[in-house]
Amino acid sequence: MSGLVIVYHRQPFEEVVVEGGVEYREHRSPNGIIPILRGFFEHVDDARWVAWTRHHGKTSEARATDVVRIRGGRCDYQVVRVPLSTEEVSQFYHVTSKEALWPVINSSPGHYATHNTRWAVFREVNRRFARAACDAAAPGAVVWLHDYNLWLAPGFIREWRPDLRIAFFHHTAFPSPDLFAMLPWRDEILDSLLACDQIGFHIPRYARNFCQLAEALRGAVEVEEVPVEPWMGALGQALSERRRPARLRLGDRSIDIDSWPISVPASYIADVARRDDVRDRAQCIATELGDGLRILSIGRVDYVKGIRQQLEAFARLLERRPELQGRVRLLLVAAAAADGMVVYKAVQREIEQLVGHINGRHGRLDWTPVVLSTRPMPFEEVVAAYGAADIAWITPLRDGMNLVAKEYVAARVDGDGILVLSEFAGTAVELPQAVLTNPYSMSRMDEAIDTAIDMAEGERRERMAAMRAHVAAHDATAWARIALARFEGLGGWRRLG
Ligand code: GDG
Repeated sequence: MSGLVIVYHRQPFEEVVVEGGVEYREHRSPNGIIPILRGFFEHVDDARWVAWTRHHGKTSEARATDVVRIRGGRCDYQVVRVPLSTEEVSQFYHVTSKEALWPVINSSPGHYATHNTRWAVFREVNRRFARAACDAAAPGAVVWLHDYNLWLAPGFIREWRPDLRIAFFHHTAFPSPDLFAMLPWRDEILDSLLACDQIGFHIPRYARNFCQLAEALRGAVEVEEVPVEPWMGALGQALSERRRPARLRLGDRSIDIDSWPISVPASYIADVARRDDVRDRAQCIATELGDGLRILSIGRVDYVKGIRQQLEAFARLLERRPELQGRVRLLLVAAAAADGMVVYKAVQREIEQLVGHINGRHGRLDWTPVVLSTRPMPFEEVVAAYGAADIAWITPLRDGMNLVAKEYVAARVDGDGILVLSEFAGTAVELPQAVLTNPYSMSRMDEAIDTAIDMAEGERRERMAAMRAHVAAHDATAWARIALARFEGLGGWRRLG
């Protein structure tokens, strides 16, 4: 039984079969959400992580959970695994989460589809995660759930274990109430979320959207509101807010509402960037991309990452500014989605076709304008690419936060480089010194890339210095520290000395 149970659908390690036996190894990539969450186990005695594991038999046999103990460094924790059949993974994750919930969360109602969804399976999987969390939690423990896939779990946990403190963190955006209302399961989701003691979002706008929804649909009352921290308070952007909700009251229950943006391990990334082998690799990438201007775009293959709009802007750039022909290259790293993500296959095809079109129309024997990589690269290679890029071009249509933008800043130990960033990424409220743009507008996209290309060295270094100072001060460790302080406020768990 543990004082802190983290519930996130993915396991914090990879299962590798070695000589007939299974070995558990750290994920090769030290970046992304998992290493940040795993870091919490350094602060807590006997913590648990609840995740799914694939069960290859029949659905009806996949009921029990199993436990793996992980020891290493300062961590000693157990992973409680909820077995899901291939069919359940598909219906819970690939279809219901990605085809129905994801488009609404990301304000893309045109992609919303429910004909394949199996809400009963989504509910049942959430119920099993909740059961596993309850079984792992000591009396009064904090259960910290992550992301919309687990929206229904808090309701079950509250019903079965009223003694537990339930916290929930959204890694995605949270949409405006009118969009959320599209979901036929909106009441069930909302009631479950309102069973939490604390609900976390990256930025104030998402918290505001949630509170408006809770007020409109359930009569919850916002009883506390505070000014937004100055470092998130820039005005005039798509996601700007001056004040943020801090507490909701619903009947006799009080719910803490929090906005604290996740971040990256900035000093670790800087150390990687300074390594000789990574600098050499950055030099090689720069040489391979040629002497001209090097633009880098990194993101998962997903329509919300705005890759089509970006490629169209790049095609316009080549038409608008013929002097750049032969002198600019776009390195587009768009890691393909896992098998089973039908919805993303079409996006990948579209990207490949557009890249082919641009290269076919503008390319020459000695110059290919777009270099596309759809295979995930080792993290060192990602950091080397950050170092080689004059411009990081990160223009999602919607993004809860966007860690790539912060990683680019953390990796620029030379103090140079320009970040062009969508106003619709949560990161934008923290990094107003980036060249901010609106990916829904062709003219704004064109202006932003022109501004970046034409920016003088002095200005780009000034902007980068400000962004680097921010990311260093508000890194993953700072994010974790805030979470730990919040949990202490909720009570119920013991922190290591
Ligand atoms: C969700 C939310 C929120 C990318 N390509 C490679 C690679 N990556 C790494 C990046 C970065 C991570 O993947 C992507 O993180 P993002 O935050 O940009 O985007 P999502 O995956 O959509 O994450 C998002 C996040 O959760 C955290 O709350 O910011 O809004 O959608 O770390 O570096 N890593 C490696 N090879 C690649 O080719 N090794």
